Amino acid sequence: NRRSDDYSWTEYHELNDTHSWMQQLVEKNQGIVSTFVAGRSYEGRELLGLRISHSAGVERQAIFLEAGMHAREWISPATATYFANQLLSSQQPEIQSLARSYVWYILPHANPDGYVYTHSTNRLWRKTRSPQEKNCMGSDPNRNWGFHWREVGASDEPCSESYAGPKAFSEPETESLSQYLMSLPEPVFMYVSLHSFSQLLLYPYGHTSALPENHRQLERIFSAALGGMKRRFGTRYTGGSVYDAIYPAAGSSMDWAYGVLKTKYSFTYELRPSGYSFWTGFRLPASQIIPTGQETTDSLVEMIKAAASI
Ligand code: ING
Ligand code: ZN
Repeated sequence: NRRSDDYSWTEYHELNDTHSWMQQLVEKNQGIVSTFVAGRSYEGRELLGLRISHSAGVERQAIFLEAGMHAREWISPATATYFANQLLSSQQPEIQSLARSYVWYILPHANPDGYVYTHSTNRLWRKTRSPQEKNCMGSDPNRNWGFHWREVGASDEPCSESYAGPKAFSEPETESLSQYLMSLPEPVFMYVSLHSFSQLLLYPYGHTSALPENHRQLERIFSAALGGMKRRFGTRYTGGSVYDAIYPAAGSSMDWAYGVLKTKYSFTYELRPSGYSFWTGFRLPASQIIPTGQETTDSLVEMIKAAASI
């Protein structure tokens, strides 16, 4: 294992390196950073995350940042750790103030087995790694959540990339993460899920073309977040509701957070690159981790400010 001093955003890291980096952050930021374990994966790995909380004892709301749900989307965990590092070390007063105003939960690897498998065996693996029928492996963890489960845009075919699983929360990863979310002491003000790719910002729902009750608020926050994304390098995002902007897709963590956890500001980013090339889309060069982290941090700052001012 590397020492955390070597941890950087100029390369993609293996799971264990990021897990040790998180443990080092706890030691370096005592009383502010702790780790949390939101359950275990099918193969027994911890769903290890960072909890960042200044001024313990003061009542605040939580913001939950989930990444790495899909194994091959390597820019997602890299951006989550970049953002966590900004919360802890940025000199920008705006970021320092946000860091202090919320309790932060950052889970870089929501699908650790899949991520390890993309390093060892198949770079383009998406799903979890639990054995299923027909000798196929894994369910799509972003179709496995218990909110309008498998209604649309999810497969009942175990070998499919969007297999919803044999039942809602069949996967230990989604089951335990959902339990953990329900058990948090703070109300979850915002839930953000990081995926790639296509440069989109998405909000609920995926199971219907009907828009959520607060869609006007979501649209305002969406516009602010797109402005933040564009500010530094001119990076253009589009998006809208999942159903309208990409495809029908029921059973995502974002829709569950909105519909069941009752987190009214629930979003999914599809990070860089833009375009449609399956071959290059998941292989974003490591030289783009830092610019992606910078612009996504700018976007998240605007997103949270907009939501907080509603
Ligand atoms: N895209 C997402 C997927 O799970 C998505 C799109 C986001 C669907 C939010 C539902 C809810 O298919 C990728 N690239 O994973
Ligand atoms: Zn994804």
